[in-house]
Amino acid sequence: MTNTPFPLKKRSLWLWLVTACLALPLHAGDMRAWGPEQATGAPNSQGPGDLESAWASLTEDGRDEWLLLEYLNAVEPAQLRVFETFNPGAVVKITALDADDKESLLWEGTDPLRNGPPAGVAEFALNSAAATQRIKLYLASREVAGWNEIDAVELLAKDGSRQWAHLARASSTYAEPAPVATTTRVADEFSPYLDQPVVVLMEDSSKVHGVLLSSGKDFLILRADRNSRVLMLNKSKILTLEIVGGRD
Ligand SMILES: [Ca+2]
Ligand SMILES: [Ca+2]
Repeated sequence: MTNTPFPLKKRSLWLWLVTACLALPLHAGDMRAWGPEQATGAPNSQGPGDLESAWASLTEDGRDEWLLLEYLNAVEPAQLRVFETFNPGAVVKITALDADDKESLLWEGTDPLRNGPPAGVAEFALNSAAATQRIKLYLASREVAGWNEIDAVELLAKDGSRQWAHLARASSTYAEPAPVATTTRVADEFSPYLDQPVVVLMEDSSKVHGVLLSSGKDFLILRADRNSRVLMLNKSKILTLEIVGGRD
């Protein structure tokens, strides 16, 4: 009798199952809070608010971001409706990707929700382009303070059809493992403040209250009092850091 731990046939079936599962739309229960998958399907976030049923990038304003959406049917795009549920207004460019990942510009400019309401549906009229089923949104996250969260993205075609995104990927996501796990603590001037409640004054005059979890090479990792989120603060932009004293 052979003792193959993983017979080829079974492995093929297993691979098929994995492939089949990856191709299926995720159900709500399988979705990670704030993962890009939260931008698939019809809107399900009652914004405005920091809601885990919308995609959020890893950092609030640490870098510019992108969100790539895939639709079931390739269509000639006419309009995109972006459901922006928290700190809207960061979309600056929209492109279509072809099968070879070549991008063509569909829209570029200022998001109609910039400096507008705290949540809304931004409607973008798109340049004509060949049929596509992949749309990429570019967000100037650094220019619009806070997490610029997107709940859903509807693609309207020239033939009048409408569809919600089926799959999504992003430049980063808050659903990634907490950065504290991957940051090596270094011994520096912040070491005496580790695990203490602190208030950090940033270069842009914003103040962050929280518990200092780690001091890495370039970033401080802090759990914010406001919403228990783990934040990465760029050390080069910190003016002061103080321990929050006991109550008077
Ligand atoms: Ca931002
Ligand atoms: Ca959603």
